[in-house]
Amino acid sequence: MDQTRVQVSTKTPEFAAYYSRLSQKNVAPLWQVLRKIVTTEPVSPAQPAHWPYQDVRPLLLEAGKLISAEQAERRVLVLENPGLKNLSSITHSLFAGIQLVLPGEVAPQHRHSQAALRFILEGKGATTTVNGERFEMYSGDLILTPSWQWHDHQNETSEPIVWLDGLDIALVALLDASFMQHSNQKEQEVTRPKETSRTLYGANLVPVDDGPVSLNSPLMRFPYAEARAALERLKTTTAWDPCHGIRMRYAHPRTGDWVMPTIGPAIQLVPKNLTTAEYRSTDGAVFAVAEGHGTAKIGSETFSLAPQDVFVCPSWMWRSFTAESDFVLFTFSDRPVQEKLGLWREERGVTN
Ligand code: 1HN
Repeated sequence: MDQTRVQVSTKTPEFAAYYSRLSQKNVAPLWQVLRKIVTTEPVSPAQPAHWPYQDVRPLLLEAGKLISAEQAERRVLVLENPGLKNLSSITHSLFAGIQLVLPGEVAPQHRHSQAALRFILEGKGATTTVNGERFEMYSGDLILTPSWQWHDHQNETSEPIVWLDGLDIALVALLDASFMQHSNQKEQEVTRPKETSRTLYGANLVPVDDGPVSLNSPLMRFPYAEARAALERLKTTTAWDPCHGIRMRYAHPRTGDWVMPTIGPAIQLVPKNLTTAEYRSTDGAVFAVAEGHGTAKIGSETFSLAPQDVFVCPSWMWRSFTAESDFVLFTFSDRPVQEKLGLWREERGVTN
């Protein structure tokens, strides 16, 4: 097809003058940008990147000495993709950060149209309150804070709590749909008994006369122990996916869909000694090591990974994992959005 395209030199005074007149009228020639704005396959500005926990943790504790959770509103170190500097983004659509709440601290109540998820990296028993329900947080747990839900965090334990935050910041910014509200009440009132959502929805049962279905899962805390036990059972009872090992997504108990409309979390187990086949998909994905050691080959980079490390695989970049021990990875991406828009694609490489 390219051969039939007429080649015209646009580097002439005539074109220059024409383009300048176009610009004054807020129009521009598509033929100058077409190949850049519609590429033959995804070309992400994001790069593969790795944040070893042993690097991030001391920096975060330093922040703990410099600023309180309340002063900062959220004491978070933003994981900036080196290809997206100063954009507060880890992929083109998503934000990731590492948050610290020290013993005795409260991160004050607010709400925003951006949805958030939290994957706990360290600590046990600190709490987050989401729309009137208080959730305890333990390492490896996933906790959801859907769009526009009031939330505040409190650490009444004697040790720090650290978690990975994932938010749909850039996606919401692209759509110019950002709203935020603060409250003059530092902590919201707890209006639902502990474990209410788990009691209602955590047993594969739902109330027969439940209200309208929301895009957000009414189950908001997914304990690590349960996910890990399921992965362990699956390891011995099901065939392993050559590209993933065992990979499961967190499910909305009423619809079976993703737990939130904009951010899709999943968890995978790469069994010891397995090297996965190359895989790529259009959703750039953030990973946190929940357990074990291994390596991730992403594009031309290879990362050596330890528990609590975070890394990112940009859209359409080949990746493969090697597990040195049973290797558990938590992950999230914008896949729910891409699926709903009919844009999501994947490609599988040859088995090693
Ligand atoms: C936020 O509200 C939290 O509530 C964490 O813990 C990270 C990053 C950007 C904007 C809001 C939280 C955030 C955030």
